[in-house]
Amino acid sequence: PQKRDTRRNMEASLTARDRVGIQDFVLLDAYTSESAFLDNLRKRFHENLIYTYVGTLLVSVNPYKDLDIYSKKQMDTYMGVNFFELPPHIYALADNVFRTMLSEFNNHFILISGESGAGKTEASKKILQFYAVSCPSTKLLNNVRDRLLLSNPVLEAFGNAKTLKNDNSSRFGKYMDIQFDHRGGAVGGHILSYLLEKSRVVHQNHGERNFHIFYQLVEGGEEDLLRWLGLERNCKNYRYLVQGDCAKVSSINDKSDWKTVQKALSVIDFSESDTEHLFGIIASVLHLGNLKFEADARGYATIKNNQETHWLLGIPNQVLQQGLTHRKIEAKTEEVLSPFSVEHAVYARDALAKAIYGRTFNWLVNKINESLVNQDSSRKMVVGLLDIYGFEVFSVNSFEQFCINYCNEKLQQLFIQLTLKSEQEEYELEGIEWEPVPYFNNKIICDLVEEKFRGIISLLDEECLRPGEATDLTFLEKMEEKIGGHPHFVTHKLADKNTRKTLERGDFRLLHYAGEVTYCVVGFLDKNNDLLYRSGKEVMQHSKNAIIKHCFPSSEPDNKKRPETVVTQFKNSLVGLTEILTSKEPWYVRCIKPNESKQPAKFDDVLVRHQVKYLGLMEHLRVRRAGFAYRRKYEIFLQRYKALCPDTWPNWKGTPAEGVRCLIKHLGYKTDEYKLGRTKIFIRHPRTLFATEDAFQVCKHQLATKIENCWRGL
Ligand code: AD9
Ligand code: MG
Repeated sequence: PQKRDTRRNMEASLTARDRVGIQDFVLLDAYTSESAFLDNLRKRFHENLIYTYVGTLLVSVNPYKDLDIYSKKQMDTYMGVNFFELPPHIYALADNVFRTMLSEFNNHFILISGESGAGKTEASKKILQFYAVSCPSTKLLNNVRDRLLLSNPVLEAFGNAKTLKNDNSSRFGKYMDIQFDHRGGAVGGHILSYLLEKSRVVHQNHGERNFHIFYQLVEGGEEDLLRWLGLERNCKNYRYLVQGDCAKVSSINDKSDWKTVQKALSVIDFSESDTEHLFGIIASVLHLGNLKFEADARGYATIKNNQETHWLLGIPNQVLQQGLTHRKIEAKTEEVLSPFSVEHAVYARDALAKAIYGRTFNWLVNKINESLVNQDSSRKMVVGLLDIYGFEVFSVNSFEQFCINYCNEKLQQLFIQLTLKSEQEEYELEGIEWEPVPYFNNKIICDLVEEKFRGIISLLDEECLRPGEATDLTFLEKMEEKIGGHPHFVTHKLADKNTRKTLERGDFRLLHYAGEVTYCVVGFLDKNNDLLYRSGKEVMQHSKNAIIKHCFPSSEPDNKKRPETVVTQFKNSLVGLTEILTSKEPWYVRCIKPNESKQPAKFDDVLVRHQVKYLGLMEHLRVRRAGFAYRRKYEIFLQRYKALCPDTWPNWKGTPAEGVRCLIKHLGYKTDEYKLGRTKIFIRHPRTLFATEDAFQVCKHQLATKIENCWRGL
C-alpha cells in the first residue's frame, strides 16, 4: 500500500511538472527538440533531481554536492519497485537489473559513460553499495560483500589521481563482475583492469598529482612506518610528487583516506608482510625519483645520492647501482656492460619506476581477485559494472589521452551497435513497420584508429619497429602520407589556412565523436615501446621483496623477443572487453558534467548541449519514443503469463504466437499498445507490461495459497 501511495504521490507531483520537469524523456511532448531536452534537464538539475530516464537508460547530471538521496531508507524504498513508479534513481536501475537477472537467470552489464568528471565512478560506487545492502545476507555473503565494497578505496588509492578535470580521476579502466547465486546472494566478484596511466608516476602536468597513494602514505603514514621506510613527512621532498605543484588539494583528505585504505587492506586478506612489501615498494619509487646522477670524467653516469632504495627493494646496493648506470648488450659470444650517459640513466630510472608501479598495480588487482573468488561452484549469474576513464581534452594531449579517447570511441561504438543499430535492425528482421532514425555512426573514427595496415595504431607500431631510424616526426609524416585524406584527421601540413594557425608542426588532430582533440606527437613512439632495459629487469630479479619477485619473474622472456606494444595490447584487451559485454544484457548510465569548474548549481547550457549531442541521447530518445520498450520471444512470454488466461492454462496446444495472441486478447491489450513480430511480441509502454506482471503476481499468490490449503486438507 505504501508503494501504491507513492505512485499516487507521483501522479500528483506530475502536476508540478512545470517546476520539476518530466522524469522520462520519452514522455516529453517536444521530443525531437534539443532545446526542450535541455530545458527539462536544467529544470530538474536546479531542483536537485539529477536523474532522468530515456526509457530504461538513466541520464545522470553531476550535482557537485552531496545530496541526501543515498540513505539506507532510500535504498529500501527502491527495492522491488517497478521502474516508473518512483522518481528516477540509480537505485531503481540497479534494482531492475538485479530483478531481471533473477527472473531470467542471465547475465547483465551496466555501461557507465560520460566525459572525465561526469560522475561515472561515483555512479558505479552507488550501484555497488545498493547491492551490498539489498542482497540477501548471511555471514559468508557479508564477507564477500565487504570485500567487494572495500576493493574500491584500495584501487582508487593506487589507480586514481587529481587531474585538471577531476580531483579523483580514474587513471585505469575497470570492469567488475559481481557474481550472484540463484537466490540473489553476492557470492563473489572479479575485476579486470585496463591500461593504467603509468607515466604519471614520473611526471605530472601543472595542477595535477601523482596517484593518491603516495600522498596518503607521506601524509597519513604512522611515524614508525615512515621512519622504517626512510621517508619524511613532506611531499615537497620528493621529486615524483611535486612536478604538478599541488600536493595539497582541498577536496582530498589524504590522512583519513590512508586510514580507510589500511582498514580495507586488512579486510581483503592482506597479511602484515604483504602490506610491508607493498609500502616498501611505494616508498622505493619515491626514493628512486630522488636519485641523482653525475657525469664522471668520461661523461658516464654515476649515482650521486643513493638513499634507501636498495634495501627497501631488497637488492644489494652494488647490483642496483650497476643496473641503473649500465645496460647489457650482446657482443658476438659474450655480454658486455655499456655505461649510460646521465640523460640515459635518468630515462632508465624513470622507466624502472614506471615498471615497478605498473606491475605492482597488476599484482594488487590479482590479489583482490583472489580474495573475491567465489567459493561456491554452483551456477552463478553476474552483473558487470564498467567504469572507465572518460573522454578528456587538455591544452596539451599526448599518447595517454589518445588511448583514453580511443577507448571511449570504442564504447560509443558498442552503445550504437547495441541500441541504435541493433534496435532498428531487429524491427526490420521481425517485420515491424518502422521509420528509420538517422544517427552518426562513429565506426569511421574507430576504423581510422585501428584498421589493419593503415590505421593510426598500425602506423605507430610500424614506426616502433624501426629503432634508430624512426622518430615521432616520421610517425607523423607516415600518417600524413597514409591517412592524409581522412575526414577526421588533420595536421598542420594538411590543414586549410585558418585551421593551420591552430596547429603546430608536431600536432595531429582527430575529430572524435565527442569533439576535436589535438595531440602532440612528442613521446608517442617512446611511450608505445615502453622500453625497460634488460639490465633493469634483471636487477629486479635479485629482489627479496616478495611482490617485486612475483612481478619480475626470472622466467620472463627477455628483449630478444619483441613484446607487443602498449597500444596493441590495449586494443586487444578492448576486443576482449567487447566480447565479454556483448554476451550480456546491456543497461546504460550516461553521465553529464554540468560545468567545467566543478561547482554545484551551475548548469552550463553550451557544455551540456554538446554532451547531449555526442552521447547520442536525442537519437536514442527518438528510437525509444517510436519504438517498443519491451520485447520477448513468444515462448517466454507465454510461459510466464499463461496462467492469466483460462484458454492458455495449463497447456497451450497451438503455436506460441497463437497462444500469445489469445492471451493478450483475454488481457484486453489495445491494438496500438503492441505489435506482433515474426518471433517476438513488442510492447510499447512499460506500464502495459507492469499491469500484466502485477496480475501475474496476484495469480501466483492465489495459486500458492490454493496449493497450501490443499496440503493442509482445507
Ligand atoms: V573520470 O573519467 O574517472 O576522470 P568520473 O569517474 O566520471 O571521471 P567521478 O565519478 O570521479 O567522475 O566524479 C567526479 C566528482 O564529482 C566526484 O569526486 C564528486 O565530487 C562529484 N560527484 C559525481 N557524482 C556525484 C553524485 N552523484 N553526488 C555528489 C558527485 N557528487
Ligand atoms: Mg572515474
